Amino acid sequence: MRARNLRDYLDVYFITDSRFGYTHEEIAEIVLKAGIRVIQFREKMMSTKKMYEIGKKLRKLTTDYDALLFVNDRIDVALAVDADGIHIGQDDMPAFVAREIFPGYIGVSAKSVEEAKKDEKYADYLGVGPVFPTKTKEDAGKAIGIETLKEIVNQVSVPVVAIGSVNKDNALNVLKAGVDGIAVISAIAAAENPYNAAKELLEIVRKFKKNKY
Ligand code: TZP
Ligand code: MG
Repeated sequence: MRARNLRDYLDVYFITDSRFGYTHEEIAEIVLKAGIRVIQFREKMMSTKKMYEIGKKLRKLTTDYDALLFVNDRIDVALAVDADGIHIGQDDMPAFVAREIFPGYIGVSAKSVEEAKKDEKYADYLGVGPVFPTKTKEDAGKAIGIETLKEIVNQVSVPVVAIGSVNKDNALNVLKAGVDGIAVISAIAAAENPYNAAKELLEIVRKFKKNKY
């Protein structure tokens, strides 16, 4: 179902990653408690069965906190756990096909104006980056920088979340590019206190948006 206003949820879009000392469910619960309202379940190394089981737990948690659940790459898992959305990259199921087979929100990764324009017709939001070099995703490619981010934001009408080493020190500059939210992994998952890190990022984004409108 795509009934809600997605832009309202995107402020800080948290992507789970189990390589930072917390399970997907543990880190998800921490950030939900801090007030984050979009969780993406991202896991590249797990059996489908295990992904299904964790996905079900994340579904329950996100529902309890009135948050949205997205599943990365795996449309089958998203359907099986009744996720609100999927997030697909340029090498995943083509966005126009995903739109035909998946009823929920669709997010698509884009790193250039060309990719963004090609997929915005089928996307409810775009994840744009990596804005800065990141160690979290090995094949993330070259950082695109703030200028390209700005160019993409100006050329599309769907919401954009910026990704790739976005953190509390650079978040304001990223927001000034006109994005609707920031998508993060390590700024929260690798923080000494992920709860506080999530709160701090939310406060930066919400303060910025409040002054802007
Ligand atoms: N896609 C582009 S960069 C990236 C993904 C999944 C990794 C983001 O992680 P971090 O730790 O916020 O740089
Ligand atoms: Mg992918």
